[in-house]
Amino acid sequence: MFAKITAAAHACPSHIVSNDQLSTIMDTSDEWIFSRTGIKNRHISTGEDTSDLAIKVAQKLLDQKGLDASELDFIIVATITPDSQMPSVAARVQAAIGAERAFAYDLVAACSGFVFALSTAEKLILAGQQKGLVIGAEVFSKILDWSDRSTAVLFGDGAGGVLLENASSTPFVIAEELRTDGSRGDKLTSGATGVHSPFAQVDGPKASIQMDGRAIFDFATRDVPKNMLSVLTKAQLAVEEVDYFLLHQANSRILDKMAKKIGADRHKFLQNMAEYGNTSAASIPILLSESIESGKLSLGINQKIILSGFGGGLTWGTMLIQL
Ligand code: 4VN
Repeated sequence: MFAKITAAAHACPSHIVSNDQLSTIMDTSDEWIFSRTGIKNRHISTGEDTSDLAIKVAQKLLDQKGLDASELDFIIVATITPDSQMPSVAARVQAAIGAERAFAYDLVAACSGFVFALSTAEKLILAGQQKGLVIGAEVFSKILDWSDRSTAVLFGDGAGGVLLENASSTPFVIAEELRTDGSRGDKLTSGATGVHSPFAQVDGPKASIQMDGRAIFDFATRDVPKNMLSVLTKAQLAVEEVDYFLLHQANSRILDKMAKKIGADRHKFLQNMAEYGNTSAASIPILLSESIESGKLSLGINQKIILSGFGGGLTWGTMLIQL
């Protein structure tokens, strides 16, 4: 048996902040932000933490399938903005929904987190696990430097996820390639803690997000198209045979360049960054859930989908899946 996504859901804070609203608290404008990124609005938490959003997603996934939480074998949450290091967000979800049999852990791979987590979950299913939740959840607003207009305007908060089940006679992952290049890790950083003890006082880089925008833009437009083409080559599939591309929603201009580089129809690159901004590990599952709701994607009809995440680490990865 193979893995299958049998439900998708998302949950975002209800408070929406527009570009115009942002321009009242920092020196920026709707025209600057929209023309460079395609972002119009972002949902920003007024108090909900990452686990609150992840728990809502988990509950929706169970409700959709009428599943009891005790039937879950595992819960993986991809996040770089956990409520705490311990307990993990996944452990908080496990307790809140009462998934008494499930093991649960967080996976840290920044904007590639959901793709890395889904890939890992598929291997758990192939090894015999029956049902698990894979969730991407972020409250990015709490790690932003709200005085840095070059990064603060890009991000938003949200969560999305899927229920993965051992339920299919057709393969789920057709081909995949996950990558990391830690030697370029300093181009996109957050959450440094430093070493503080009676024996050492060492400050690391700043805890808020720091990004070399040019370097990350170049990374995304060079390494990710190569990665997607490599996966298509492994699968012996032509670009035209892919039904939709669901990529990390970092920036609409970056998606334009990627589509051009691989020779794909830009209309097949789904996007929702106008409404949510960049929600890091949550962006792909939110897009997946919305695209199923809107009817663009349907579970169980073998649509061929490319999922690609890319970001801090540096990490990037592509999965070619059949829905
Ligand atoms: C992946 C990417 C980005 C990202 C990088 C650069 C960028 C987003 C730089 C040029 C600037 C507009 C914004 Cl590709 C961020 C992450 C983090 O999740 C991951 N925007 N831009 C301009 O002046 O045009």
